Amino acid sequence: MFKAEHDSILNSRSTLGDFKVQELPLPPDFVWGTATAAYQIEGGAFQDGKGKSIWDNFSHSVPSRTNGEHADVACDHYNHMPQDVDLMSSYGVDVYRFSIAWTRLIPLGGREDPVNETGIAFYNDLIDRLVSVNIKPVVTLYHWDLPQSLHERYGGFLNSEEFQADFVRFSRLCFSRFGDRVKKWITFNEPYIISVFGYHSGVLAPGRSTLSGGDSKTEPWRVGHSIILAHAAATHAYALDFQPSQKGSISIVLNGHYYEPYDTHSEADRAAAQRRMDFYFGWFGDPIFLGKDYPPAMRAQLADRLPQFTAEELSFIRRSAPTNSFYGMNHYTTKYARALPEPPADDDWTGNVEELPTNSEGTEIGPVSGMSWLRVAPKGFQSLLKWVWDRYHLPIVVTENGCPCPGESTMSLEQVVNDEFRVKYFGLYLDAISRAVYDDGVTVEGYYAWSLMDNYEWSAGYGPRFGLTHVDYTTLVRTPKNSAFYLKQSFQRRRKDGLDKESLE
Ligand code: PNW
Repeated sequence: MFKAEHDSILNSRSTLGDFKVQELPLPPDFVWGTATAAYQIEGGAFQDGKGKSIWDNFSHSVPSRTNGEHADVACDHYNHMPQDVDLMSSYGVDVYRFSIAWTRLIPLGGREDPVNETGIAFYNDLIDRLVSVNIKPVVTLYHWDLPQSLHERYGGFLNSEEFQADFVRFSRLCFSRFGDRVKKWITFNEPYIISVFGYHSGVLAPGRSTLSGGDSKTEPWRVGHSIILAHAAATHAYALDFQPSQKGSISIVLNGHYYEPYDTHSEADRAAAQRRMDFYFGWFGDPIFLGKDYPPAMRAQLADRLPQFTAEELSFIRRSAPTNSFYGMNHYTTKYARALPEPPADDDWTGNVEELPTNSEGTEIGPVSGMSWLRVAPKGFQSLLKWVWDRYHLPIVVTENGCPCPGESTMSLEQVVNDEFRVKYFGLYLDAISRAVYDDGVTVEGYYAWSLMDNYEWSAGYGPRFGLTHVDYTTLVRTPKNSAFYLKQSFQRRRKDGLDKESLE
C-alpha cells in the first residue's frame, strides 16, 4: 500500500517538473526526525506559572511586527502534547527535536529566581512519552525566547557576563532534571538570526536597531560574542559535571545559505561568495569549533565593531569543547553573491556582498517556494555539506530543513494535504545528502524535517506553513500531509542501501 502511495506522490505533477528525485541511499544507521520550537507551537503562553519571554512581549506590544498575530495559543501543543507524540510515532521518526521555554522553568529567568516545578513536569511528561514510543528527545535550550525580565534587567545578550551566568544556571537545571533521558543537547538555535534579525534589522524580538533605541553597527556583534561565551560555559558545565554519567553530546545549531558566485568568471564574485559564508558560518564556527578568533575577513572589515576575545577566553572555548560533538546545520536555500563595488556601508553585516536569486546569465538559483527567500537548490546543499565538513571536520546533523509550498496558505485542506512540492523538496534534499556522503566523503548522521506541524512563523505569523502536518488554527485539528508518509517510506527505502531503488523508477 505504501509503495503505491509513494509512487503516486513522486510521479505527480508539480512546479518542480524539471527535477527528478532519485531516492538515493543513506547509511543504515542514519536517523531522521522532526523539529519544532517552544514559542512556535506550545501556546499556553501564560498557563501554569509560565513567565513572559521577549516574544510574548514583541508580538503583543506592536502587533504590526508579527502580521498582527501572537502565539498565545498557536498549536496549543502544551495541551495537546500526548496526541502530538502519537502523531510522530505514526510517522516512524527516530528523534524529536524540541526547545524548552526558559520562562516555563524559571519564569523570571535569573540565577536567583525561583524554579517553576509545573513547567519541569510538562517537559518530564513529554520526554517520558517520547521514550516510551522509542523516540529519542533532542533538546534545544534556547530557541529565541529570552525571559523578558532578563532583557529588562540588564539588556539580555548585551551584557555578556550576566547573560552567561543566567544561561548556565538554566542549562544546569535542564541537564540535572532531564539529562538522564536526553542524550543530545543544543545550546542555541541560530545565533546568526538572533544577532542580526534581533539587533540589526530588528524584525525579530527584541526588535532592536539604530532606528529603535539600539545600535545596528555594534549590537549584533556583541550579542554574537555573548552567545559564543555562554555556549562555551554551558558545554563546559555539561562536559565536567554531567557528561561523565549521562554520556550525551552537546553542540550548537548554525544556520546559513550556500552562496554561488553571481558571475563565475569574476574573481571578486568568487571571493564574495566565500566571504559571505565566512560572515555566516565562520562568525560562530571558527571560535566555537576551532577555538580561533573570528575569520580574518570579518576582522578586516568590522575592525573595532567586533569584540575581542582575551587569550583566556579562547583557551576556555578550546578546553570547553566537549568530546563527541557535532555540527548542527539548519539549511533551507542557496543564493548568488555579488561583490559590491563601493566600500561597505558602516553598518554592513554581510561582508559587503549583494545577495541575488538570479546570476549574471539570468539563471535562477531554483524554483521559489511559499516564501520568497526560500528557493529549491539541492546542489547548493550538497556543496554546503562539503564546505562545512572541510572546515570543521565534525559529523553533521541536519537539524532543520523544509519549505512551505507555493500558495499553501490559501489552499483548501484537500489541496494542502497533497503537498507534492514539499515531497519533491524533501526528496531532492535527501538525494543531496546521499551524494555528499557517498561522493564527497562527508559524515552526515541525521536529518530533522522542519517542521512536525504548521506553526507560528515569527514575524510572518501564521501565513507560511512548514508542517508535515496541517494545523487548523481554529479547531486545532491536526491532519497529516502526504510528505509525512513520504518521509516515512523514503527513509525505510534509502536506509536499506537503495535495495528498492530500481523499483521506484
Ligand atoms: C529557522 N532566513 O529560522 C528557525 O530556526 C525556525 O524557527 C523557523 O521557523 C524556520 O527556520 C523557518 O523559517 C530562519 O531568512 C528564519 O534566512 C529565517 C531565515 C533562516 C532561518
